[in-house]
Amino acid sequence: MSSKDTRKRALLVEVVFDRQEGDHLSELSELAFVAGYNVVDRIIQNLDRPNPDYYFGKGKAKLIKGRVKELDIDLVISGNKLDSIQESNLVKMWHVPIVDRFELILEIFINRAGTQEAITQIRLAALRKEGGSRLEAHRSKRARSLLIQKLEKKLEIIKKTKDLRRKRRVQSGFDLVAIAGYTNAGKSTLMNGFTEADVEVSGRMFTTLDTTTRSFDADGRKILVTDTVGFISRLPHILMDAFYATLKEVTEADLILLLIDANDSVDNIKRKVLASINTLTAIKAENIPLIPVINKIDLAQ
Ligand SMILES: Nc1nc2c(ncn2[C@@H]2O[C@H](COP(=O)(O)OP(=O)(O)OP(=O)(O)O)[C@@H](O)[C@H]2O)c(=O)[nH]1
Ligand SMILES: [Mg+2]
Repeated sequence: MSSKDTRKRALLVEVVFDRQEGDHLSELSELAFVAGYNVVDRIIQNLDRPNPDYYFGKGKAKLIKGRVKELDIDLVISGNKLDSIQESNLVKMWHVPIVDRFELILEIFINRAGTQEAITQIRLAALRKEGGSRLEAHRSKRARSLLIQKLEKKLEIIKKTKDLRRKRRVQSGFDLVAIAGYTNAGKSTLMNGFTEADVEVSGRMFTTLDTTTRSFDADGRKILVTDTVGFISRLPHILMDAFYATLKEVTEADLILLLIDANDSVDNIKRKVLASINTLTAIKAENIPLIPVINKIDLAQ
């Protein structure tokens, strides 16, 4: 980006409790970039447990305050979930808004969602967030609950239509294959390789937010391949619920191809496979036959 960058200037902060864990901040940084922020600096603190008042140690929180001023920061992005007291104490100290990982993922989904289904699901997730989402804070509690009811009904109708379509496909003798895996693993690239779907591919996270299904003839066998939304570690549960309908294609598949990016470090491969398995278990797809597909082997050292 040029020096005329008009994107908001963000400072990333995270408390790390397990020093062995992978580099979360690089993923948070990528999420922040995709959400449209200019990441100016990153600060990590190792702690055994969060400080009840500030989450960070008080000294570190003050140091962050200094960086916010010095670097002319517009907002702080927190890799940890803060409770309302911690957040309010920190906002008072830092004088800038704080966005957590949940809000960040929500913002990406809101900016990128294409179909009515995805848009409705994301709006529901924002409305249902415990303690309210920043994006829906302008509405009264009653207005929020009415809107939730309205959106739930809308989603129900979309789901019924989709279910019907899916059933018809199965009845007509197709086997369903779902391409699943961590975001950016190369799912859409494989989809385009199997079919002529021409799904958008990019090196950024969460390029695909809607499923695409295409037929594919495997030596005379009729197959339907579905490209799906990517998984991510520590996906907020409420977003998992929101994306359940999208991931339903996976729960009804006869076979799951689980893409693994061979270009990642061993630690990241472990973290991402674990996140994928956890997500598959959460959506009750753990008993479906699964083939791990090691992708990007041309890049593997
Ligand atoms: N070198 C190399 N790059 C690949 C391969 N497969 C995919 N890519 C690249 O990896 C990046 C991500 O590919 P996508 O197909 O968009 O990945 P995705 O899993 O659909 O990602 P999301 O939809 O964002 O979750 C793109 O830049 C692709 O060009 C491969 O086999 N080799
Ligand atoms: Mg994709």
